[in-house]
Amino acid sequence: MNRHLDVNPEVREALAGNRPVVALETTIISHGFNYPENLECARTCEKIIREEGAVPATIGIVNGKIKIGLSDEEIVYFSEHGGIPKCSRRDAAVVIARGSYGATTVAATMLFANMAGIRFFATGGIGGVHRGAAETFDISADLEELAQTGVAVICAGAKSILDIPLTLEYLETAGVTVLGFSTAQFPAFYIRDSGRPVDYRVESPEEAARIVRTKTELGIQNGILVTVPIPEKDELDPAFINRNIEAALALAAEKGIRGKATTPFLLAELHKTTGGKSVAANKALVYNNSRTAARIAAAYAALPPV
Ligand code: PSU
Ligand code: MN
Repeated sequence: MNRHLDVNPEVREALAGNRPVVALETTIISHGFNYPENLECARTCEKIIREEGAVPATIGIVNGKIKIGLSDEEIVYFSEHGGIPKCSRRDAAVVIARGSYGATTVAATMLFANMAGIRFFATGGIGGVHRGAAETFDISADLEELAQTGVAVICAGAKSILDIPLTLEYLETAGVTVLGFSTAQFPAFYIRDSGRPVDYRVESPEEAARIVRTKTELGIQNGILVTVPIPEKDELDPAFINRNIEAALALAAEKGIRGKATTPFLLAELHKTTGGKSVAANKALVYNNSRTAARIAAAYAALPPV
């Protein structure tokens, strides 16, 4: 392992003993929710992963060290400091060389999880091809990371703040397998069905785990996406959320919001305009993904040795 990685002892022992470990990101803490929901969400994800018999590893950069498995004090610090910059692959070397803090995106969390030997990562939604990308070129680095880094990302698909058909095209080009967990349709975060199919439907954690292992045995080194729809009881009304998304996109355009500020701006705007409904749905789906990720990681650890 490289000298910039600091893996906490519990995670290190679990990995050495081939026990299940699930990574979590810190951008969702610093930029996805406000305080104190962000702290509640971060702690609850860890608790759910533990309840399923896996070890959580929340990843972030602390004083220039890549921490694999933040302490509770560090999670509190990230929760209280919304100003910690979003750190993606391109930011990593700068943030580390300068000894700063970084809230890792899906891309950077995958990169660091892979360095530490963690194969499973739970989050809310991935970044993707933004609407209007033909003019803005705004395509999340998360997609490029999935194209090259061998971590399974368990998520609720992608939000319709993005262009979902183009995001799926991009994933296809990049050779990223897209699985639907008990669904044949790609989920759209707050709603269960984006109207687009996934490549393959899987029915159980064991089946997903077997696919991840087979991919590894074949030497296919890129990522894999396991998409899990938000639970039915937590799903938002599609017309309601889409109306709010359209309004948020229009406001972002009017204000000239660009680059890495775009996703946090849209999320914060939705949190306001939906009167908290988007936050409740967001929490519910992250918890559901954490549980599913832990079950897949546990099924993977239980596979018979080859
Ligand atoms: N999607 C969400 N919530 C989030 C993010 C995505 O529903 O907080 C975060 C993730 O960390 C993701 C990042 O990696 O936003 C994508 O940012 P961008 O679009 O700038 O690549
Ligand atoms: Mn972007």
